[in-house]
Formats: sequence, structure tokens, C-alpha cells
Amino acid sequence: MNARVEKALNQQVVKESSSSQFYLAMASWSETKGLNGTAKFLYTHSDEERFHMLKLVKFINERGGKAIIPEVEKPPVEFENLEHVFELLLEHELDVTASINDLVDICLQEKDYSTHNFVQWYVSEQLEEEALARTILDKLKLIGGDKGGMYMFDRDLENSAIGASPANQAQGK
Ligand code: OFO
Repeated sequence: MNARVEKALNQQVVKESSSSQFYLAMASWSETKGLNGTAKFLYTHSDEERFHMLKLVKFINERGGKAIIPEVEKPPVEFENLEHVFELLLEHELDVTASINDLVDICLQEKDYSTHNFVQWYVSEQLEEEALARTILDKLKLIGGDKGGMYMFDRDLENSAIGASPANQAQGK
């Protein structure tokens, strides 16, 4: 496997692993605040990011490279409020998108078209994840401090977490 592409793929492994840890911390914080639907959504999101990392690890190894499993980074323990959580989530996703775009660039420069093809899955995934984070933030802004609105929001997120679980996605649900 092309050494530059392998290095960039391994850097992406680090990004996906840190996304998974970050969202796990957000899930745990939400659970301690009684936001069980939001927690479920974020636990699922954390699992998805781990799946993104695994997909890269397997691809690198199958192509004759060597995947490097990164050390676990400590995410924050406290968040100001739910809006802050999703602002950070969107910021993080934008950073992941930038790194996927760099990866696409490197594949083209190195004429590694099969990795380029593989990475397209991440390009579409990022589009969806950014859009979802923006929709959630818009909803939170509309709700403001309304308790009833927050109750509905939390319930809605719980339902979307069920549909988006990696197990359901693997079964095409
Ligand atoms: Fe949303 O980060 Fe993975 O791809």
C-alpha cells in the first residue's frame, strides 16, 4: 500500500476513535442529566464512529498496510448545556470532514483509485452527519428553555437512535 495513503488512513483511524470517545462522554453526561433519549442517541453515535474506525482498520490491513490502534484520548467530563454538546459535535464533524477531504486529495495525488473509491463512503457519511447535527441544533434553538419542548426533543432523539443503530444499518433498516 502507498505509504502516504497508509499514513493518512491511520490518521483517520485516530479521528474516528476520538469521535467515538467524545460522543461517549457526551452520552454519559446526558444520561446523568436525565436526558435518556439524547443519551441513547449519543451512545449509538459513539458506536457508529467506532464502526467507522473498524472499517478503516480492516481496509488498511486487507490492502497490505498496517493499521495502528491509537491510545485512548480523554474527552471532557462536563458540558455547559445540550446546545453546547451539539455545537461541539458539529464542530467535531466539520473537522472530520476536513480530514476526509485531505484524504481524498492524497488518494488522487498518489493515483490510489481504489482507496479513493473506499473513502467516498465517508464523504457521503459526513454529509449526512453534518446535516443531522445542524437540524438538531436548529431544533434546540427553537425550543429555547421550554421544558415541554425539551421532553419531546429527548423522546424524538431516542426514536432516531433506534433507527440509526449500527446493527440496524448493517441490516439495511
Ligand atoms: Fe462522523 O465521523 Fe465518522 O466518519
